[in-house]
Amino acid sequence: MDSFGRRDFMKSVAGAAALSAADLSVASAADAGPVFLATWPHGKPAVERAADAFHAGGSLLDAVEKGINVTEDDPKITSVGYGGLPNEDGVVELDAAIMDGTRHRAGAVCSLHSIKNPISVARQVLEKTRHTALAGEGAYQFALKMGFKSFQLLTPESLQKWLDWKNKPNHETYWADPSNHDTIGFVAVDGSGHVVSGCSTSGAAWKIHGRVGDSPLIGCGVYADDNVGAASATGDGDTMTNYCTSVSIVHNMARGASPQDACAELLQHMVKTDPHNRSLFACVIAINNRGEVGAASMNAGPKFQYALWRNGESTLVDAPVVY
Ligand code: SD4
Repeated sequence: MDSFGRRDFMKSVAGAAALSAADLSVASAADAGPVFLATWPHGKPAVERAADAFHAGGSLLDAVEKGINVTEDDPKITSVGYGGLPNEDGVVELDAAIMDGTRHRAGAVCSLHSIKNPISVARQVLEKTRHTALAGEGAYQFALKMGFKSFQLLTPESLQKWLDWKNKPNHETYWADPSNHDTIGFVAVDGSGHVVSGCSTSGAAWKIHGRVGDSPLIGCGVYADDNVGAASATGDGDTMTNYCTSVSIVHNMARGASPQDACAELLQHMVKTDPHNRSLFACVIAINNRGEVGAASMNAGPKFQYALWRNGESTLVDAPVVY
């Protein structure tokens, strides 16, 4: 056997071993029914709400939407929905997307103002239109037509934070508060191989009016394909967008990587491509269609935790730190 052939043979032996190990854990995951995964500790009430919605007879899309609504409605979370920090003009502009892995179809809204639940508007784009994404004023007018009510998204606290930033001499612009990273990314499987991905954020604090981050871009903030699995991302969207993070992770899984390895490989690829990315803040989560999960983080403060709901219980899990 020449060296190329031997390498291939070794790879296929290793692949077969990995497959049988995966098959075993898959069998138990499939038996366990649905699995819900969301970024950050605030994802815990979100995955719990999603599980309730699913067990009450909702679809997996309903479950992910309802789960993300919990985070959007919470004014204490300063990077999602109501209470999210505004752009540099003091206006809260929200981004969200949801993707159905069966139909391979997504709905998204970008720079949506004055509407509390952008993920629900994104869902309406998915269900009621032939479009994938609506932006700005058009997204707002669409939301009103769909029955959503205009809502003041600034809270006294977020207004005060914006005033403090605005009044600070020589304040930084575009990305002044790297600690503001509470975006919710969400992935789920129904126990029978159907996956959904969702993401909702107010984006970078003090961003330029009209800036669109990675969260509402299909393949970046969300990606779902029932043939493989689903992924979602949070972090510095201005850079992460350039790596199409979620679709890259799903493609890594399609090539045989576990969700865990698929997430780590994506972050390693980002650093390999540009060593400056080593100081980037980025967190990713993934699930395959068999219910195996993974996550990875770079520079996520002390740690990146994600919420996992499985077998009737939700827990917070520390994600492996890649850099
Ligand atoms: C963005 N990725 O708009 C979002 C922000 C984020 O954690 O996820 N922060 O760039």
